[in-house]
Amino acid sequence: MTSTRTLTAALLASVAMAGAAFADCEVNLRSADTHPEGYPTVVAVERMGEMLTERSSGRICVEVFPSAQLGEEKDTIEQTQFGVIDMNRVSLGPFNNIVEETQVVSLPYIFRSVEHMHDVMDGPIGQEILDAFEAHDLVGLAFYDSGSRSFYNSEKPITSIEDLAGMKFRVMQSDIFVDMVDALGANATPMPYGEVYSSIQTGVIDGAENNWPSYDSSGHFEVAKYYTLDQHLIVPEVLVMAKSSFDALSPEDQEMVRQAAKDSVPVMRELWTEREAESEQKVRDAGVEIVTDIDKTPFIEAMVPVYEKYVTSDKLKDMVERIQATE
Ligand code: GTR
Repeated sequence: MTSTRTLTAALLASVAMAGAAFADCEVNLRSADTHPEGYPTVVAVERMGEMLTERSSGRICVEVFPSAQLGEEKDTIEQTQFGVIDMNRVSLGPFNNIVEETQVVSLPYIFRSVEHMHDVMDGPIGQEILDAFEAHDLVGLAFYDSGSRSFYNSEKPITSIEDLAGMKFRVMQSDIFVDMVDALGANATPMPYGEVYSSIQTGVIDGAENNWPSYDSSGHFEVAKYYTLDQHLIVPEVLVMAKSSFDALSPEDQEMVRQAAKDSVPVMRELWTEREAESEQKVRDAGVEIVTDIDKTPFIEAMVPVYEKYVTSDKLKDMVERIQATE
């Protein structure tokens, strides 16, 4: 009893202190994240906030709300567009139906490797995509890493494209991913991240797809023990800000926000690399069956109709060509 009470008191005191610290700031930017405390994206935005607070002599703070406390990604995106939430760290996937330019870098197998993705996103194409958010009441600040996404399920090891036939997979809420799964001969169910664990557990779906750290931190590996490294997606993540919150800042403070976001990228990449290795080790130790030796060629070939459906405008065609030409 005593220890619980002491613990609760300590917890309340630390929450009050954190609240007080943020209350002291002239501008407190509330930032959403679906991932829990300690996940690389959450830590990177916290570090960005620390840089901002230091550089503004304590005037500007960033308060991160992890674990989907402010809602699932699709809802937090809307709330950020309305300025209810100031900042949001999300995958580019749920932006596909809103910001057309994000579709190109969400196409399956568009990037040859994570290094290729970095080269593209750190260059002029990345900047064009960040700029495209402005037309949708948002300011694109920076891209973060998300490794590569692969399928996992509760039923059987997937060793070839044929094994996917008729299986049901959850995808992020984006039409591209629904078509991607359909093109592979399986069935897609778009649903919020927070519903995936119980949906696998109750058999509503057979599995989902994600990177090592998400497979680990979501606990999905506990209910879907077969993971096949087909690496169909390398979708970057993005840190955006509500345009109304950004516009309320002075030009100097706006620049400070942009710079702190940029400076958080190398921090994030380092945390990501460490976390990928840790998560892989953790799920391997938990006895997950991992298929690494998979022929990706049929997967890549199956994506032709998806490219045909989405890469229709000259603008997107040109972007795809430039990405493919990026060394
Ligand atoms: C994760 C990503 C999250 C979220 C999640 C999902 O890899 O970091 O932002 O999009 O996937 O599948 O919903």
